[in-house]
Amino acid sequence: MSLLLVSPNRNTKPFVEAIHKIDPNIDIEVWPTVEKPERIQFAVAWNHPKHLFDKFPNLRVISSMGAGVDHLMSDDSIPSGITFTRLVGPSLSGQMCDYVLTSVLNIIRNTEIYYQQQKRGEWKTHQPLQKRDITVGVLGLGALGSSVAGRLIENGFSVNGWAATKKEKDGVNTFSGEELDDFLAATNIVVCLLPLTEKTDGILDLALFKKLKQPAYVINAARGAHLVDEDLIYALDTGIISHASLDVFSEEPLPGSHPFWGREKITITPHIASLTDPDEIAELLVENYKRLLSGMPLLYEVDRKKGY
Ligand code: NDP
Ligand code: OXD
Repeated sequence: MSLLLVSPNRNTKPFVEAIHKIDPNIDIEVWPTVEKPERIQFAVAWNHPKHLFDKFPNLRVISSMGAGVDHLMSDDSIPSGITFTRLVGPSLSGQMCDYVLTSVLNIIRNTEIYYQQQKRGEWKTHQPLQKRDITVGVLGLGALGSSVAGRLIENGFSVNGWAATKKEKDGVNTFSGEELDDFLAATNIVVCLLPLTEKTDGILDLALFKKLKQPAYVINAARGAHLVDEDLIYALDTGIISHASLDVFSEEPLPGSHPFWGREKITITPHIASLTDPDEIAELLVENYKRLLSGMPLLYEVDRKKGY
């Protein structure tokens, strides 16, 4: 049995080295030069070409090379009997907490406004937003959203959280399913950490923005397709939303001609909120690979019916 790595736009060498540091005996094949496709039972993939997995008759498990699995879910050529898993290491959620906390602090401290003023050589003060006057609402209380909510609480913020099912989390005011409007009415800074599914596609639209408490802000660190781009532009231009911090985009890299570039009320980062660390994910991969070999339950299995 061997393990297949597929990542068209990433250098896979650090991943191969990290896996071999843990267990030099694992046979690894790196797409596209696969010598023995019939030996592949476990694949690790990120943005693979559709139909790629048709070529592996004994494939049993595909692990995402990250936390998101939308790139696997959107490939309907993958037989339903193949199990999907994902990789959520501790540094992934730690980095996401840092990203969201930084974005929230930048919003309340007017950091973006001061960057713009510096470019113009302008000295002008603005009152910061007080923590007591605003509430941060996290959409999605999973592996990442739940840690982010906890980190915000530790830093003195009032935090709301919304998930499909009711959650209990110390200090967090939680909402579920049908309670979305109540969550929004009590939220100023909405942070999207939902998985991308049929139900959440386009959730960050004008109707949602209008239901937020004023002043309202958006942070999207989940997937670009959660956001309706033109609705955000309208909401920024009309003052419904005061600022947006975006790490993910419907098309990545964000095309040079996209209207988001150059807008003072949008902070853009190139999908770096949380980057996978090869050493950390190699440990999880090797663990799951060995679990498959010995017939043990896999870690971080995805519910293919729910889509996450
Ligand atoms: P999880 O699958 O662990 O958590 C998903 C959460 O969303 C759960 O709480 C779930 O509720 C909730 N949810 C799902 N569907 C709905 C719905 N229809 N209505 C309400 N709640 C819903 O996801 P992760 O925390 O691992 O990842 C979150 C996002 O972050 C993903 O989009 C991922 O792709 C992205 N990501 C971005 C990175 C970056 O660098 N920008 C890095 C890593 C991940 P319940 O628990 O009740 O099922
Ligand atoms: C992930 C990501 O899903 O990097 O891990 O976005």
